[in-house]
Amino acid sequence: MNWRLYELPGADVRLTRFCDATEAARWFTRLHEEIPWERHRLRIFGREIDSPRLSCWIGDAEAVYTYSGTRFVPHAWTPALAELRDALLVHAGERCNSVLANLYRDGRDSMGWHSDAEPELGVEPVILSLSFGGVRRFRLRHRRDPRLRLELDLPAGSLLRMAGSTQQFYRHDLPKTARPVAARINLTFRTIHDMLGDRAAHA
Ligand SMILES: O=C(O)CCC(=O)C(=O)O
Repeated sequence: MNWRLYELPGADVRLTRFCDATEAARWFTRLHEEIPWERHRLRIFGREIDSPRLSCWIGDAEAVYTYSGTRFVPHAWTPALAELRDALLVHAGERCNSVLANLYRDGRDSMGWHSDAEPELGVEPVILSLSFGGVRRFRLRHRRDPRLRLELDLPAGSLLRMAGSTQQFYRHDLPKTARPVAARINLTFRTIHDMLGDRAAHA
């Protein structure tokens, strides 16, 4: 794949085209129908709120993930998600065991500033992020130096890869927009490490 690498100190962020617009529209329809969309609860500054988007945590049975104060036991792979997981192994060389699927129904749906830095993702996690549907802006901002930032419009069929120390030094978000925008599905494929197994291995 032909990756565009962005110059951002301490980060490893790349973008490529995964598929064309026609194929992206097909993926959108399948994913929209197949995924059992849920409203996740988030804990922010000690308060519980409904996440401003619909989501679903999917993966291998052992890929249990705790984020924003909630423990998620994975749903089983749907056919479309298993195909995409296998395609990412071929195209990006990563075998991911889980995916957080997100549905942004319109411009009011969003995701606040955060990093994907939970311990079960390991030290320098590789996150593969596929987008289908409406184009939305994705922003990255250094935790300490506000001059270090990047804004990308993620089109349907794009594949964003974050790796290395990106999660350690940067936060990312997907802001609301007042622009009329079509619904968007985003899939962030990840690898959850077996924490007990890892601990046992190092004992
Ligand atoms: O929707 C996106 O592009 C980003 C999603 C995201 O950052 C997340 O779910 O952790």
